[in-house]
Amino acid sequence: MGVERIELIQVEIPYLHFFETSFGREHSKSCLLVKAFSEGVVGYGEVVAERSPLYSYETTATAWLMLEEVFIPDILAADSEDPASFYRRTRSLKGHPMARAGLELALWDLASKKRGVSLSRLYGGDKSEVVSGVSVGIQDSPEQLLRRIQDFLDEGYPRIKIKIKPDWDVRICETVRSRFPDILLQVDANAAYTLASLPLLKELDRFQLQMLEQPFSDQDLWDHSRLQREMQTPICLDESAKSLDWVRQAHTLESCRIINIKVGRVGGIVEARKIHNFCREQGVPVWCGGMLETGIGRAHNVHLASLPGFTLSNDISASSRYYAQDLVEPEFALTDEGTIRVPEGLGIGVEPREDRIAACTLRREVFLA
Ligand code: OSB
Ligand code: MG
Repeated sequence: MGVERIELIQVEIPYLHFFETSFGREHSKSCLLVKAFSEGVVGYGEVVAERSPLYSYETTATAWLMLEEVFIPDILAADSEDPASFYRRTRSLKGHPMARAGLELALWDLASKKRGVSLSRLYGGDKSEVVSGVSVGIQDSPEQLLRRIQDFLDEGYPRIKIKIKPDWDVRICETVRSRFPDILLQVDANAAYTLASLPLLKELDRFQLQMLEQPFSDQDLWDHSRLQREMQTPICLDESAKSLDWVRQAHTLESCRIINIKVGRVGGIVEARKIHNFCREQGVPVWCGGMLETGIGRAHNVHLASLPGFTLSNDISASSRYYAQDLVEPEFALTDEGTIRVPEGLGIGVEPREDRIAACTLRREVFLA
């Protein structure tokens, strides 16, 4: 019993199209994959930390260090591979949610495969497919953004999210809305504004947006509350929804009406489910955010999004929206209904392609108990 061996792999995969947010433009994905071995079974996880500490303070390098020095030694010393026990043992250690989530996800995949139950079932999911949506980055021109949105609508995506930032906000919403008056549309500021922009942000109320995601700093709840009081459009927290504690306080302060759940940002499935359960009790809708994951992280997101409280479109798109070739088989595809099917097999339910992982590996290390 217990985990006998951990493999940590840093990969880099080019995006089919650059992805630009208020933080900047990225041309490729950099992330860590975690493989946990126990009694002939392998569980896979993904660490969503990025190259630079822009979305959060974590990076691929800090995540590698924390896994190597803290989280991997913990799991290799324990005689249990149970993810809930890993959560309890490491709870008092501060921070580094993405690093610990990557390992916890590998333990969940392992647990599901060893217990013979799909991940969705293990989590209490009740959906066989989850509603998709697509997150469209900032483009070089409004015309290019319109063309890209049209392409995604033609592919069948039922909801479009566009990234905004100062000088790519009210005018771009006007442009998009006049071309597509009826689509489900939401915007994501990735913390690009301060309270000084309150009057400008209030102008977004004109565009019948599903939500405005994270206008202010990841450290803020108070200014969000101030804005939500003056705005009709529901505010959704992403970066600030760091844990159940942050979400509880956001709810009390009325800082938002919707929560984006990302398993990496909140430090794993145990915490993500606590947030999901709290929001469900309080009648707060949630949806599953994305970090442009490879098929491994995406599979984990799909299982999480199968929980009943995930009632809004998720940032879970088809593999072909991100990569020429995904790291899993079968790749994720959009159904005719604009959904992504929840894989039915054990664990993540899709097969990681070791040959493709090897082809994009930058660094690899094996840790033994
Ligand atoms: O804010 O949701 C975000 C990607 C990287 C960092 C932050 C965000 C995103 C996305 C990607 O919007 C959504 C996806 O994975 O499709
Ligand atoms: Mg976001």
